[in-house]
Amino acid sequence: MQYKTAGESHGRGILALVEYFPAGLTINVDDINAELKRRQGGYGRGARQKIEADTVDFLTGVWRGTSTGAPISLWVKNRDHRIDTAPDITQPRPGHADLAGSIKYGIPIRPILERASARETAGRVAAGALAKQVLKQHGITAIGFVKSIGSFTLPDDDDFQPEELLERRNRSELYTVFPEKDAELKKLIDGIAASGDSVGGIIEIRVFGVPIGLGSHTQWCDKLDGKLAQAVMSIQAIKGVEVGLGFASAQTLGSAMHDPMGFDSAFEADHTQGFVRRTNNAGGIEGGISNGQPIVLRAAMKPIPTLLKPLESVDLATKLPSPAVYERSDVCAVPAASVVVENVVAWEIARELLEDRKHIEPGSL
Ligand code: EPS
Repeated sequence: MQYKTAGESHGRGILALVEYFPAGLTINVDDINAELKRRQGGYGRGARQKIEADTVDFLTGVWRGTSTGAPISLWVKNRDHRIDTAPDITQPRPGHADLAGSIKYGIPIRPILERASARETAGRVAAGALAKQVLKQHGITAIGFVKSIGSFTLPDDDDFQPEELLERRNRSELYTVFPEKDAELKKLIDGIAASGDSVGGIIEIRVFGVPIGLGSHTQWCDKLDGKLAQAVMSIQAIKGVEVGLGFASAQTLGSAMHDPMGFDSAFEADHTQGFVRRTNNAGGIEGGISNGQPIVLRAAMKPIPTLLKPLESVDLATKLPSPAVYERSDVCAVPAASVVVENVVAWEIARELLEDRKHIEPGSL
């Protein structure tokens, strides 16, 4: 299973082309649209989300509501599609693809920013939400939430079970698992907006129900953590990815880092299940292979580079100093990005599940 996206922020829409999706699956379009709606939400979003009402159209690959095994084309239409009349820009925004993209491709900034825009993530969410329908069949759930915004850190959430995580997150306008902190966070975002600035944050994804054996130790490019990191790092504005204890593992001794093993004898007949751990510092992946524990991954999102109070830049037409251009944008897109990371991770897990179970043979241990 593989996918690519196409489309510009103010073009006719965003497309995802999904190939090798299994045939015969009844597609729940409402579930995909619910994820697209969640991606548009979260406190701190800009005016664009009031214009758009993202839903998916299946152009190919689905017959009478069921996948056919043929390539599936997903289309999320843009209501704001003024790309051909939108003014060009000559003052690149520090932190955006504007400067490097324009120089590399030898074209103006406008088409660069149109494709680099995080609106492209509507296509990734549509593809990921489709992949979640495969995960659901296997009892696998991916839950993403906002862990912190700027320097505002939320309380410890380690003990929340999947149902509690979901219920709490679905009550929070910031997609955190502490809805009781929403008012404080909204005040923080309002203050940042008033000062013409933007803010980033940390996102956490937990995937429950992943079997032992996704990914491989045998080749660098087959390692599950490596694949997840590439997929997540490629999301707009993500500057860091960690699995399990991540960066903190560097300051932890081996005896405290690694997760001691036990065996639950109820699983005696099945050689691939029943291995239990008291801790999950590995984040569910050891040697590039899922180990049966929940997969835990965090992503660090930088603040959106489009600033109401623009930074110093250079006018590409004159080479003279000029403030960077300001175009309508978000102040805080961390909640929206948590939906993107969740669906991107879901895609990777579903792909691995469909393609890489060849080493799991009950009784072969
Ligand atoms: C986005 C749509 C965009 C931006 C944002 C994400 O809409 P517009 O440019 O028309 O306001 O709000 O894009 C960026 C943050 C960016 O840097 O390009 C969306 O639908 O997610």
